[in-house]
Amino acid sequence: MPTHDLVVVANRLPVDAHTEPDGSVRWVTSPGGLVTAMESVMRGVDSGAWVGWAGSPGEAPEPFEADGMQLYPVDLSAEEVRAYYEGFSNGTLWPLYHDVIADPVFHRTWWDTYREVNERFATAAAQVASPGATVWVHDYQLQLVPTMIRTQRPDLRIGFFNHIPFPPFELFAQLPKRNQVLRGLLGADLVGFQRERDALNFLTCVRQLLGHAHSHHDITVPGIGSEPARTVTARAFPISIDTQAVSALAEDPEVIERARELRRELGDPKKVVVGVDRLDYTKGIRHRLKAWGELLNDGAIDPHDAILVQVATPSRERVDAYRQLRDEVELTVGRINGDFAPIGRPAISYMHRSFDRREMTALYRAADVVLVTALRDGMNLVAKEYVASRPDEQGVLVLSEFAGAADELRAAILVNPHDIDELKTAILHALAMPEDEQRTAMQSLRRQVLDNDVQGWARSFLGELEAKGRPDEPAAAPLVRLAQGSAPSAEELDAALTAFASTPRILVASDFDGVLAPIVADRDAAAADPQALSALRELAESEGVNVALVSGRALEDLDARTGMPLSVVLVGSHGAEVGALPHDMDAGTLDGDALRMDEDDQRLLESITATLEQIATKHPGAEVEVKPASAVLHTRRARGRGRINATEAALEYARSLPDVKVTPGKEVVEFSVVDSSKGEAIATLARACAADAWLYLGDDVTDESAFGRLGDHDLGIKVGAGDTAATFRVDSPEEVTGVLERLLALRRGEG
Ligand code: ADQ
Repeated sequence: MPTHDLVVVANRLPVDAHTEPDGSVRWVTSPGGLVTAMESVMRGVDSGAWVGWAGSPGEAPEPFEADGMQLYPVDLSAEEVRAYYEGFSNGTLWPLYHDVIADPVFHRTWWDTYREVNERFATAAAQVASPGATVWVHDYQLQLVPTMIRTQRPDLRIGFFNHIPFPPFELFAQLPKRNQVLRGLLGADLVGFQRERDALNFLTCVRQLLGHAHSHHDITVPGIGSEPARTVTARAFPISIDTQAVSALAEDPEVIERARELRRELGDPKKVVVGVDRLDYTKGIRHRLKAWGELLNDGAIDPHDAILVQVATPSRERVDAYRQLRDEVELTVGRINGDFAPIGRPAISYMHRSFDRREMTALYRAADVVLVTALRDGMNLVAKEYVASRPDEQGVLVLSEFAGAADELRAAILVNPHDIDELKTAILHALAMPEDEQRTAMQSLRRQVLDNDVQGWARSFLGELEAKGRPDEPAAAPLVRLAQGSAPSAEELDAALTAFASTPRILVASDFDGVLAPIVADRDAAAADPQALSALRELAESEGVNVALVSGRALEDLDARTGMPLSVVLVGSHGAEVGALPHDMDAGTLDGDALRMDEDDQRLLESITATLEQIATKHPGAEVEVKPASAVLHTRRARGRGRINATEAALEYARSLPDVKVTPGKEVVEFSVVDSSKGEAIATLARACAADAWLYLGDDVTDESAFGRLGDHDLGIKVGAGDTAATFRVDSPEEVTGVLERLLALRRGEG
């Protein structure tokens, strides 16, 4: 699979499927601001990609190219759309993040799906990012993605931008799973918000709920266990529009003519007042209609002189609150028209559909007043589009102070839309504003919008992300010698084994689970292939050969499971425990201190064990395993959500232990009080037996530390699929037995 220097991750891909008359599907780029912004920055990188959902449930289309970007569709089942998108994203987060204008609804199953879908997006992004690439994640649907990507790819630079408001602490604190959401976001190096206030809300939540300190906009996120701390910056990057494109359309003679025509079609009223919104309860459409209806009722507005044009784009029509809103808005419009419309023309012209950019720009040019009365809005691009559409410097913007745009567009008539009287006064003021006053205000608004376009927004975000420097541990990028699925031929492996077998002093080392013993659901039932064990025993008896078994299991367990003679060295707990050494190995070479526990280590281990046991008690089915130098929380048998919650609790606890090496794995979290790895263990053993070359067989991530240390004459064999630093690959433990038997034969000169 090709990889990319810049990867955008957003819920939706920037394309829509259009079905042709012959039934074939064509992809058309959706002309949103984000796409335009990205196009401009993607031109500056060698290769850009976009990961997102293509918009219809079911199997995702194959990756394809559009506008110089490679698009990677992520699939969502119909059930996932319901739980992740309509549910947790738009039924829980959206209302909560917009000041609970509607009641947030929460279901635990929605959360489970949200996590699963976020994981899918993260994996898709991690797979297509080049080493050291930049990944930019967008919006509230994907808040867990930054940390999920970081776990898979610590070499990447990760940015996150929240397009909607971030709520104050008192509201955010109501969100079930609030800490997980914050921790998800803190996987990013840079978290961007629309307004300064959103960034401050986020900083407060992080301090109050996670206890992380911040200085100005920089948060210090402690590492898990002995991982180093990271700095995450959270600040405002107000989004904008493609000002140039809108200006060009607004100057187009056909668009100007269309604006005149629109006014004629509306009956040539003296004043045209316009509202353009997605049909969403956050946009304050009900408040606007109420104010307009009252102004007509009061006689303050004559319906022969002024008309309200309300364009409402269909939105999220399967979510209850949105269906109700549509009914209510349409009922109100009907009632006002019934009460006040002159014969042959409405008092409110209402359209529930989308229009193309040209028609929208013509409408803005035809509008004497635009009403943006959002009760809460991240930014609101309609306000900026209106301003960019008025090179004639005429027109009045009435703007809610609850829209992000109000921070920049100070020359608008700013209103509190909850105050219907104030809103009515603002509308009358706008309708009566003299031309010179309109010009002064519009000039000031235009300076803001012309100087700050969406391309500048994207450049400043990515510039700051870049300036934060490389992630703390570039060396942590996994070394890949064999990519997923690739492997040298069986002949090449045999040639390498032959050369290895003829080396005077060799060390043969192997992992246990997944290599000598097939993986089984019950780890207590794992058993090695007797033939493999017998080949190892015989190798250990051969002249010039040392054999070691290196496992994450406790030493005692490994010993009981393999029954190896004293000539075989056993290394347990990922290198933290070493068994008796045979006479031909030099015990002095072993770094005793690193592997031995002192009293402090022992006390620390006891306190960790006690805490993990408390966690296990609260989540029935979770278990604690105690090894000589580490304690492990196993969550595989925990019931239901306990599995995730217990892991969460363990990781939270891990942050308070800077001297402990914490290794989260699949349904296990291991806390080691002695820092060791299989890689270190192998290197030490190779020195202790003065081996000229060594062979290591392993199957999982912990074995990569050994493969990462392979020298020119050493052999690394990975068992199973996946990217690896090993030089050879076999498919299964049965093949491992074959390799060991072949090596034995070669060493005996029987090859
Ligand atoms: P939205 O809530 O979708 O976006 P907004 O910023 O107003 O809100 O953008 C709407 C866009 O849709 C505008 O470009 C507008 O012109 C267009 N549009 C609306 N109705 C239309 C119609 N009937 N036909 C054609 N086009 C129509 C979220 C946040 C915002 C934030 C943006 C960008 O809620 O606060 O400004 O993301 O970050």
